[in-house]
Amino acid sequence: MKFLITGGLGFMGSNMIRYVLNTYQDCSILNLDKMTYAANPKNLKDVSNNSRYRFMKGDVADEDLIEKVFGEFDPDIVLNYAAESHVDRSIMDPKAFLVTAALGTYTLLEATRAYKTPRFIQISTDEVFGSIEQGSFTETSCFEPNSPYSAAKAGGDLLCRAYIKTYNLPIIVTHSCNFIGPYQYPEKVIPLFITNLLEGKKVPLYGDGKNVREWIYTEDHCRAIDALMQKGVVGEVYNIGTGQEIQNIDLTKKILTLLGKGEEMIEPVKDRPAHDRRYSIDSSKLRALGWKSEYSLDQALEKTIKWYQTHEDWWKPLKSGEYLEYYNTQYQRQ
Ligand code: TDX
Repeated sequence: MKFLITGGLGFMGSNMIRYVLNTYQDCSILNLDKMTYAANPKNLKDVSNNSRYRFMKGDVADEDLIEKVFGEFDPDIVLNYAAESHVDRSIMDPKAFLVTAALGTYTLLEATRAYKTPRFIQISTDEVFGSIEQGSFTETSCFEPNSPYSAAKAGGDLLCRAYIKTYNLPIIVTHSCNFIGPYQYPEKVIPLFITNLLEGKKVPLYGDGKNVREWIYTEDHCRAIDALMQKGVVGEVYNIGTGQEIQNIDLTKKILTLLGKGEEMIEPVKDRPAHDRRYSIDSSKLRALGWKSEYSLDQALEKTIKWYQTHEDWWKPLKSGEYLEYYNTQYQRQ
């Protein structure tokens, strides 16, 4: 089985490539990644010499390249992980988000149509639904994106819907809750807070800290995508979640405790503009296929903290240069 995995040098793409290599002995993977700042060849150092794996640098929005990739590699399945993914960066500079998530998805869908690729799985987010005070989003909830990031992702997801309806393409769209796990770029809240604390720095908590997120461990998400590859119905949308919701302040306290730090390390900072109050998704449709998450949030936090504690060589270099410039500008917003 030939997998085209886009954005495979990023956090979730790289976790999935490792998962596919371990799970499918007969697989052949082409990883197509534009190599923007959050892509990191070190994420896949352990598999880079695997004969079933190949890397190509390239942009999913580059029509000529995509045409060539589909013509030559002829994938059996596309797993579209390619996206700029950090909400705060999308507030500062939206264009790159739109190019990859919307135009990039369009370009991949056109190639899927032209080459009659048997399966396309869109990896997307619960953020496209906006914020929900009570209850949970279902697969048919309205899209109400509030950040340039989520609007760009919504654009890609809506194109998937249109290509299902108009051209009958074999697409499955997924909306996931927030990810936790190894190899996540230290700008997202969990790796940022862990690495700041390991460096003896404070953690910048937005607003009143009462925003709620639902968390899934990387491995559980990989297994969910696998379940959809096996049993998902084409043309359908599936939410991927765990039901493990927590306010940011409580999540922060858990991280502080696990690292033996006190609450004086919390630095309340000005809120993110249009900061979604709560995400919560109903994943009963996916569970009906037999999938369930295996890691509790506490287990996921322990494993993730241990990984960052033992992989300083991975994250330390990332927290310098352009990153520091971004980080400082970000917190000078107020
Ligand atoms: O420094 C911070 N302080 C803080 O309080 C950062 C970076 C975040 N936060 C808050 C904002 C959110 O309520 O923590 C929560 C999580 O923030 P992020 O890690 O930036 O994630 P979020 O905004 O929830 O979006 C994420 O989930 C959906 C990912 O970034 C998206 O790529 C994914 O699609």
